[in-house]
Amino acid sequence: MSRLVILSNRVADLRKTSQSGGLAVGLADALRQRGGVWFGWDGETLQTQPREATVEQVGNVRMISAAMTVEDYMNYYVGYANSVLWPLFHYRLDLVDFHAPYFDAYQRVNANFAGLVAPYLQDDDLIWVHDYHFIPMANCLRRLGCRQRMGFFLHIPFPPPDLLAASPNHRYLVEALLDYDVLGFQTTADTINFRHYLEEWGVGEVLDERTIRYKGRTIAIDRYPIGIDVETFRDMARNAPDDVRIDSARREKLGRKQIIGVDRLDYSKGLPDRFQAFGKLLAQHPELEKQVTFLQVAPPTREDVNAYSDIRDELEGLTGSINGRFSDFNWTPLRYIHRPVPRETLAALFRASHVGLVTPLRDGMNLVAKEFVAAQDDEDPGVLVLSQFAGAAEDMTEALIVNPYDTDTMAEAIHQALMMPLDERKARHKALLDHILHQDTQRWLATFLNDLETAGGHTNPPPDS
Ligand code: ADQ
Repeated sequence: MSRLVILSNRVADLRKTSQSGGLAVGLADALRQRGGVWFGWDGETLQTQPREATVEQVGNVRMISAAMTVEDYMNYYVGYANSVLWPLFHYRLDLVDFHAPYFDAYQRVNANFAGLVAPYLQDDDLIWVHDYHFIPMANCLRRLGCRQRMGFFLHIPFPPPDLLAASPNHRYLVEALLDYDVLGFQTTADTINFRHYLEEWGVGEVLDERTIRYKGRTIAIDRYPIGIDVETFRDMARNAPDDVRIDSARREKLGRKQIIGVDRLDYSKGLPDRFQAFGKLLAQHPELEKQVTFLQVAPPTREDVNAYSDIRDELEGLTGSINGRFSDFNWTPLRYIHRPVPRETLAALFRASHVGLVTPLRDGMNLVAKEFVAAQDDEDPGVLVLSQFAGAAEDMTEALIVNPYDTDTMAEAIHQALMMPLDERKARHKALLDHILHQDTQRWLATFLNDLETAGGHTNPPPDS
């Protein structure tokens, strides 16, 4: 079996058994099982670019990481990755900042990182690159003479051609993707958007739904919906820490139901619209007074990007106005936690909740939707309210599907979820659970790696350099 080499912007700490984020857990499991290499940024910034990476052996995994300069952090990470690609791929052209030095830094950092990892690569390695930070990585490695099979998985949505075309670098990005042997997306909609781009802009030739011909090479594309390790999450949810247990017992005594949302504090997650929908629910259903609380966990991320501090201010304002209008001395309807919470606590909080709100304005997949379902008690499950714009909605059709921009209808869907009879809750939950068990992390890894192992790779002629 070929050695697996994973390249992603950040590397996870393999010594911790509990990682935050399904991706880190999934990749860490895959690497622990088959051994291999994980390369990425170590999270540090320096005044000058280091000439060598740091190598550390953890069990059968070789962790290779490197710092970047402060300037590259600002122009590549805060700049091109998170002020151009992230908003662009999440349909937020209003937030995109096309600033030429950002693009230069994006190319430079990818080339630097390729140069740092290349000496550690072996001829028959399987190279798997992750996400929008590293789109040009295959191109950079090929320029250094690397001939290995290379696959790429995009964790975020792939936008429709017209939207992508707003970027001055759209053709560069798509051609860079075609330097891989296998291209993986989260949903069928994403693969369709990618093929439409190729057809509309006359790049390569779409041979069939899963095969592209480009400059004499064959590239396989498909959807590989990411999943979670369902059993591990279920076990975590069943073993609630004492503080969660005590909190739930108190609520139960008061006959109060809990609604929960858990998201990184990101504008793509639709949090202000969700808060407004909750406010409308309370206004339209006064009988819910003291009967329901909404717990929103939203840890900070990417605070160096302006759009993120704006959304924080907006949420703090909304929390104040909703609580100011509806609270009583013994009832705070909205509890908003702007801190990370241990995964064990999150899992137990999901299980203790009657409704899970996963209402992003746009999301590649959304693992929280799957975690909420996994955590439920089969005999008395909570209800998932899911945005039609989350990749998860393509398959999780038994959730209550909502349009997250339409806060009136969302308020009614939350009400329907709170009132749903047990039989219906059980039927919906069973279907959703079957689905996430079928599409779990193992299947995601196995299908992608199998396609990469059998891809054109060595038989493909090298791309132009
Ligand atoms: P994210 O945008 O980060 O991921 P998501 O898929 O929901 O979104 O994953 C977030 C993970 O972080 C979940 O496992 C969640 O439990 C965890 N998390 C959230 N808040 C936390 C907190 N306060 N403390 C600890 N953990 C917390 C990107 C894409 C998604 C795609 C994933 C995986 O944007 O669309 O599903 O990658 O491909």
